[in-house]
Amino acid sequence: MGTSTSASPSADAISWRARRVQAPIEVSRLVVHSLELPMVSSFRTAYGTTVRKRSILVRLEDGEGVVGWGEASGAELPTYAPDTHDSTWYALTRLLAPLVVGHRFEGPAAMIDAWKDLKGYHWAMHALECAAWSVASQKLGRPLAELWGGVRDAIPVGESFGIKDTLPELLEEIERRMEEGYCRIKVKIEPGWDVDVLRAVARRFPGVPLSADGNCGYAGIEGGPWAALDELGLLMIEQPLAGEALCDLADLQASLRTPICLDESASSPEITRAALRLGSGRIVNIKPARLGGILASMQVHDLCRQRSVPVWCGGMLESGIGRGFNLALSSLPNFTLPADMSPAKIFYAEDLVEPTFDVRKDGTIPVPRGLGCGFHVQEERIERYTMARWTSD
Ligand code: OSB
Ligand code: MG
Repeated sequence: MGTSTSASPSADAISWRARRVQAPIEVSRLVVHSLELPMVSSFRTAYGTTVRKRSILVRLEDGEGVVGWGEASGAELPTYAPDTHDSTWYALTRLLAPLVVGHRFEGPAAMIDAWKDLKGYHWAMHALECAAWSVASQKLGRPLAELWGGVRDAIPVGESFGIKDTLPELLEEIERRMEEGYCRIKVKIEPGWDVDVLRAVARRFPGVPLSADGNCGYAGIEGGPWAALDELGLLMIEQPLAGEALCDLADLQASLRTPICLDESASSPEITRAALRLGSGRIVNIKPARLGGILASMQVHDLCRQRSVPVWCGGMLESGIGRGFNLALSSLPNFTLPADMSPAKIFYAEDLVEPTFDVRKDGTIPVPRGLGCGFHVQEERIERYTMARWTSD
């Protein structure tokens, strides 16, 4: 069963089945685009503020004329993860393209096996794997959610609210999203912007599931706001300590009623398995780019499901292209908590797909039924935002 880390094939059903999807992919050409997307609002986390968003898109051209797109929405600096926009560009053009261009694969799983010995560069691997899934979906005439074994056609979503200069600013933005229907509030925290802020949000929006995301911004257990946070009845506290701090996270989790959710810590299926065994958290945020692709994400989905650990889909401010894959992934059975999936219009002047998606009054986004990434990719817009391009021939 390939590289799966799960003990039994039956509990591993989702990734096991996806690995067996057959759809011949002949990679005749790859084009890698580096885009700069104008932002309409900035996004601040414990890592800093994003005001300028570059993203990488991969265009996979198949020998039969089918085109698949994948997105790597990375960061400028290696703060959240080791990958950056530039390292992703390097990996796609210098490491991965030579392994796939001119080759024929039986399906997406066979293609990613071409780089199974390489470490790191998860964003690049994810984008290229997505492009292959997009081709497979089109060749088989089946939407990804269906191909992957999805069980729901709408995904409940919440917004991830960045750190603001003032509390009223935050409350005002949350107010707007609540009116639009969003069904969960996630507030980015850092030392100095945590307990008081969350208490105010909980008081103002009682009954709405509320979580906090520390993005590794606290130095350790000592002196942290943990006991006060634990009083607030939060849905979860996401990644309060460093990604590698699995032992400290386990100690902290043991002292809290609130579940800890692993984001930065869950960097591979094996590390996630180790973290769960240690008790470093009780919920996992699955971001397919962080894990290095869709099949790796499915392995994490399966191993969490086997342990009754709920998962949900996080985001990296993707355009509609990347979000399309995230929405299909979120339809899998163990994605039982609301996703970070705000529509592209929250951050960008224009989405790269049309029609784009929106949150409905009931707080959900429909899982796209279209082939490929699920939405119509607007190539003319991609051209307009492309700052650099690499072509395999
Ligand atoms: O921790 O979830 C995070 C964005 C960049 C880096 C880390 C994170 C985020 C988000 C984005 O929260 C949420 C989204 O894509 O809507
Ligand atoms: Mg997070």
